[in-house]
Amino acid sequence: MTKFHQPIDAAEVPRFAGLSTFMRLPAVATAAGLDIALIGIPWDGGTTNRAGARHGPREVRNMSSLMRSAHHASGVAPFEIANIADVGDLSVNPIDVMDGIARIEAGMAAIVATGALPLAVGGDHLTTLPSLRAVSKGPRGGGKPLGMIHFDAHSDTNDTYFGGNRFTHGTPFRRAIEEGVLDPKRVVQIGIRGSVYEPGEHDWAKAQGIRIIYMEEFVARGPAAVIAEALQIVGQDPTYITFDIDSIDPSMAPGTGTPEIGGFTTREAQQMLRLLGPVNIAGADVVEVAPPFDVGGMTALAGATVMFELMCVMATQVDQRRDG
Ligand SMILES: [Mn+2]
Repeated sequence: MTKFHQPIDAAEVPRFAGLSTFMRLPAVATAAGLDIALIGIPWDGGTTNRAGARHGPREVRNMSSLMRSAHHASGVAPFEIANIADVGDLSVNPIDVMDGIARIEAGMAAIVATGALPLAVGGDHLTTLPSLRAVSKGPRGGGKPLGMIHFDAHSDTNDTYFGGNRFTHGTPFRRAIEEGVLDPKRVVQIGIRGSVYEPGEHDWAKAQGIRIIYMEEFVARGPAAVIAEALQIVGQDPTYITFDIDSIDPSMAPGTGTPEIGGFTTREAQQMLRLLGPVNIAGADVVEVAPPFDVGGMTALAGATVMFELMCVMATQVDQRRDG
């Protein structure tokens, strides 16, 4: 018998039965005592076009019932080496952007204060801004700017939308840099592509020192070389991993608000995520799964599997720190 939370045994209760939680783990009221807290952030108040990511956590919970207890390639059994549970959804406000951000930051701060590593499912990409604030100010961030490995079709470093609105899912990383919760010289964006608002749209990000690896460069160099460079960029200081599901090609992840063709295959995404072991991961999220645009749950399945891959890497780090 292990001392950690365990998923419902699929040989006892079939995967389609029981209450829906992330990875079929227990739902708990607090992150206290957890190594990794699985969190839903059902909020898309920053969405500028096709809304629906507010429904992401519920559908990712549903499709996460397909995940089993061990990783077939690495052999990692996350629930044997780390205490992991579903801490539920953060409190949100669907009709007030600034209050929504404040609630997410407060909820995330309470979780990271326990020492648990957050692994969240959005929600749109604006949810990552309050998460970065909370993680950088929390015990692992030490009040210093974080590094970030960012998988996305979009840089999300625009300035304003709709007459000066500064808080949308197209602006979170410019705000995070301005606020000093992200160190742009330790930020790498992978998979960026698609039409832009203007030719120089990414000039500000590049001028800050962000390394943008466009999709064309990823295709030319491949997952291993790109992640090797990413590891160099973020180094050994605390780093946040953010995975926008629209980084994956819409043929494999259509359920998202801002799809861009020519994206990662799900297999390429898995290849990259499995190489993140050397990163000092302070928190992670999977965002922009929008079930109203999904087909047969395939995008929610991709999101749940990305979450499982990240969870296996994070659990291994927890185990290594415990031993070390
Ligand atoms: Mn994004």
